[in-house]
Amino acid sequence: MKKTLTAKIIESHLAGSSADEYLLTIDQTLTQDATGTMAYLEFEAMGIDRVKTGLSVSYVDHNTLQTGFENADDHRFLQDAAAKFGVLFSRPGNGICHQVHLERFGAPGKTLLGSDSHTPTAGGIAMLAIGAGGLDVAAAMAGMPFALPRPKVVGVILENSLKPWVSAKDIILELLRRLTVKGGVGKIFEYLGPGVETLSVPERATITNMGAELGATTSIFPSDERTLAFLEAQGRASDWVRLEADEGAAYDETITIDLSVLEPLAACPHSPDAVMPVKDIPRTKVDQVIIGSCTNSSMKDMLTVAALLKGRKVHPDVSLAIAPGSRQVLEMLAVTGALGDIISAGARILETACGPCIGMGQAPASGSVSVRTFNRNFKGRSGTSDAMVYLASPETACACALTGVITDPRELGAYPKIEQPASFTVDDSMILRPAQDPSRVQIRRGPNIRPLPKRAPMEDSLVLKVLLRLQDNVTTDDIMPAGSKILPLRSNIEAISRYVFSPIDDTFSERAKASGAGCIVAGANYGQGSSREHAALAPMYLGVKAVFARSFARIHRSNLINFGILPVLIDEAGFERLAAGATVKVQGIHAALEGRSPLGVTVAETGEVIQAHLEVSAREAQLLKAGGLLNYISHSVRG
Ligand code: MIC
Ligand code: SF4
Repeated sequence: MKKTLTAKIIESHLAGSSADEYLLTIDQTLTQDATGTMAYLEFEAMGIDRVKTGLSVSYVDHNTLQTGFENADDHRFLQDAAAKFGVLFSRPGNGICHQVHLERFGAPGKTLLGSDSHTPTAGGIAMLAIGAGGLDVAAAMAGMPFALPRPKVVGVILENSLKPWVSAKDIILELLRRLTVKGGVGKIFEYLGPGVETLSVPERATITNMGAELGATTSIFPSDERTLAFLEAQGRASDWVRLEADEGAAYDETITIDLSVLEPLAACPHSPDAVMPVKDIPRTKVDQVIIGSCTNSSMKDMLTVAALLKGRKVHPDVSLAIAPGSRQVLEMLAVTGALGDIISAGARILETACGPCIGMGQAPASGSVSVRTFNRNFKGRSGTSDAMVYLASPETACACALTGVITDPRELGAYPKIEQPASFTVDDSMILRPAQDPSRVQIRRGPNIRPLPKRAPMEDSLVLKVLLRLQDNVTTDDIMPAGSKILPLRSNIEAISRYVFSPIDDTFSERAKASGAGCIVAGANYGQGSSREHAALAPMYLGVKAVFARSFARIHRSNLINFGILPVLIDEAGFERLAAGATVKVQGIHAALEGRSPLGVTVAETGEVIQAHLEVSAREAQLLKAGGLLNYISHSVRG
């Protein structure tokens, strides 16, 4: 039988399967600091001494502002935990996890599980790379297989090649335009066709990175000569294997994109799928441009930016900030002189980190327009709730920075000739090796590192207050915002829980605690966006026991289950009946989890019966009954 590339990697990593899930062995894991502290606390709680994966890396890239002691406490904890548990530690300043992982560790045909939703970036180098909550990554580090809901595989056929000024970002923006932020849920996007060989690994990685915005499980490119060239340039040719789908393999769906007809595109405020051709966007004044993030911060992107800025000056009304994705990129920009061109144009150079992408600095002015090469422009994520954030390619971003208005880059004239380096400067001295003797490592915990909260085993019936009723596409940034004030509290659930739903209703946390037991009602695609398990853990801490939604985003749904919150599916009628402030009675939870009878859900005030379903696998039902994955693991260990 002819196989897709996805099927080949799944088969070679299959540790078991059920009707709805594959159990996959995980070769590599990655964590970043904003999700990593919880992941290592969880790993520690599992009582395992050393990671069982082939390679695990702990990156520090999100929380690098250090406006107080909290970030630095976290970094020190992570460094000690890595040394003790057998994990490589990528120091702050070494770069954004996805960019560094691609450069230094990504290997075709392997599996990667990362506690960050943009882990699929490594799909650009033909890994099956999946984002998950920290607890799932901790379990993978403990040697447990990862349960992947059986995905549909979509073949994305790329035809022809891109015209000058059109870039990889425009390909993924085109998919977002066609499919929306819900269009990829439950799907893996596999790229094929003659257009594939026209794209280098960093360009492929831009596409697989932002496939996360489709809600996709992951995205993947084949491993070919371009992959070999990238690995050779990184001094890692020995990691290369050729890997591609069999000719004529069958896909659940196919989509064709003719690269030659694509134009520069941009996602307009406030959603990555609000995509328009740049030429059709009214000539809006631009106040800020930022180039960077795990989507567009490679050497290829930065050399393009340097070439476009060379000999020109940033418009006087625009603040242009640039964050190269890794130390390797920054160092090479410095050595080649390209950094001089960027600085001379008037750009502000930022640390090689996530920075403004997650609201850590560079918040735009009130009501201003910011054009960014990032992957998410949810309202308020920039740190300014009324800012208008557009997402576009580095080419478009440069055009806007130079002209001061939203500008199609084709207006800049001839596309410059940009030479890519044949080899990269390889220096892994900022990646620390684990301790030889772990027993000598004492993990230092500053006051910001607090113990994990626990949940009791699942009740059989619940009486819940509807705390909040929301529409479609609620993001994890709505549920558990980040930014420079809140992100430093990631290791302290009690402190961070005060901010749950704060952008929507800042009385939420108080009301939730006062209710004793509450629930949330929402439309479709609840919990889209990041992998942060804090969006489940902090509500759990506040007494949220269930979310009633039309549908759920994959990672957030798993996080809810991992922390013992019931993900209950409702229909339109149920959504209408579950009003904010109502009391909901949920009965027969254990029987429903065991598949013996449907879940009983009624509105206490009116007696109305709500059609509600718990569509969970047998494994998930067990986790929920135990009150979450950590309880389940400790019960299984105790027998
Ligand atoms: C994001 O882009 O939203 C983040 C910050 O990288 C998150 C992880 C987190 O919240 O720590 C993600 O994408 O998973
Ligand atoms: Fe960091 Fe932004 Fe990428 Fe998230 S999307 S990993 S915050 S650069």
